[in-house]
Amino acid sequence: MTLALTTAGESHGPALVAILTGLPAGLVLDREAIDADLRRRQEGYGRSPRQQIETDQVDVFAGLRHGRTLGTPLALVVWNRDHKNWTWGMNPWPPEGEPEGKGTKPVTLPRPGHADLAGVLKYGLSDVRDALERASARHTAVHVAAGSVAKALLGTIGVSVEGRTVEEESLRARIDEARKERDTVGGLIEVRARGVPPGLGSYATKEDRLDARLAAAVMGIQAVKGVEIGEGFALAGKFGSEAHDEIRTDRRRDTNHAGGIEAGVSNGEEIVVRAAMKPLPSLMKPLASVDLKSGTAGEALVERSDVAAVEALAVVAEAAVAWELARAAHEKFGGDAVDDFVAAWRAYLERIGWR
Ligand code: EPS
Repeated sequence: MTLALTTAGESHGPALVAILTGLPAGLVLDREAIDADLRRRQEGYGRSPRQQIETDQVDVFAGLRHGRTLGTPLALVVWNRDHKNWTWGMNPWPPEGEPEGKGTKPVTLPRPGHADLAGVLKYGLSDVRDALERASARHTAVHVAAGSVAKALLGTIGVSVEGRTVEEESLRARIDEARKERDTVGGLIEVRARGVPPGLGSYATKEDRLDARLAAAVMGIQAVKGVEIGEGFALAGKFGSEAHDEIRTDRRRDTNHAGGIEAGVSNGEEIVVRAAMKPLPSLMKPLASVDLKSGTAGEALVERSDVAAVEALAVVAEAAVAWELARAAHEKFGGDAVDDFVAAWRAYLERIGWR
C-alpha cells in the first residue's frame, strides 16, 4: 500500500483535518514531538496576531492506540481556536440569528497574488471568502502534523529531515522594514535530508522521479514560486567538469552539486531542496483591484495577516519533504508492520554493501 494524505479545513472553520493511509502498523508516535513541530511552525518572525490566538496541538481521532499506529487510516485534527470569533461567518450550516463576529460581510475586492480572483471565477462564487479560506496557508498546520508522522517513519531507517531559513539576520531586518512600511516580504528556505539510502525514486517514468516529486510537494505550499534541488539554477552556468560529483571507490562523493539526486533517484548523499517564497499578498497598504460587485476600480481587501511567513515555510517544507521521502521509502521497502519495513531496508543495505 502506498502512503497517501488527504486534508480538509478552512482557515477560520472549526478545524483542520488530515487522513493518512498506508502507514505500517507498530509505528511509535510521540504527541510531544508532533506538537513541538506545530509550535515551530507558529513561532516564526513576522507572523500575524492570529498566532497569539492559536496554540496548535494535534488530536488523533483514529488509527492509533496507546501511541502505536494500527495500520489503519490515521485521522489527525488541529483545531482553529479563532473559529469562536467566526461561528456565524464560517458556520457550515445556514446560521441562525443576527450576523455577529467576523466574516459576516461578503468580500468583493480580490487581493493580487492571493487565490481571490482566480477562485471566484473558477468556482462561480460571489464572496471572495469562499475561495480564500481554503487557499489560506493556515491549513499547512495539519500538513506539519502529517510531516511529523512521516519523520517518525523515516527515523526508523535512520533518515532525518531539517528545514531552515537562508540568511536569517538580513531576513529579520527586511521584515522589520516591511512592517514599518505596511508591506510584506518573502524569502528563501532550505531543507536537508540526511541518511537517505541510494535508490529512492526512479528514472522509469517522470512521475516516479524523486526530484520531480519533491519539487511538486514543495511548490504545492502556499506562496512558493521557485524550487531547486542541489545547486539547481546555478548549474546551468557551470561546465560539466565542475557540475558533477565524482565517484570514489566507496561510491560516495566529495561534493554534492546534485543535491543527493541523480536521474530522479537518490544517490545516498544529503538531499538538498531550496525554495523561494514570494512576499505575502495581504497588504496593509493595498494594491489596485476591482470591486467584483460594482465593476469599479478599488483597493484590495485589507485583512489581518502575516508580514512574512518564511520561518514557517521552513517547517512546512520540511514536513512536505519528509512526507514525500517517507512515501518513496515505503514504496521501496514496503511492509504492513514497521518491523518488516526496517528489515527490508536492512536487507537492501546489505545487498548493496552501503554503510
Ligand atoms: C493567511 C492569512 C492569515 C495568516 C494565515 C495565512 O490568517 P488570518 O487572516 O487569520 O490572520 O495568519 O496563517 C495562519 C493562520 C497560520 O496558522 O499559518 C493566508 O491568507 O494565507
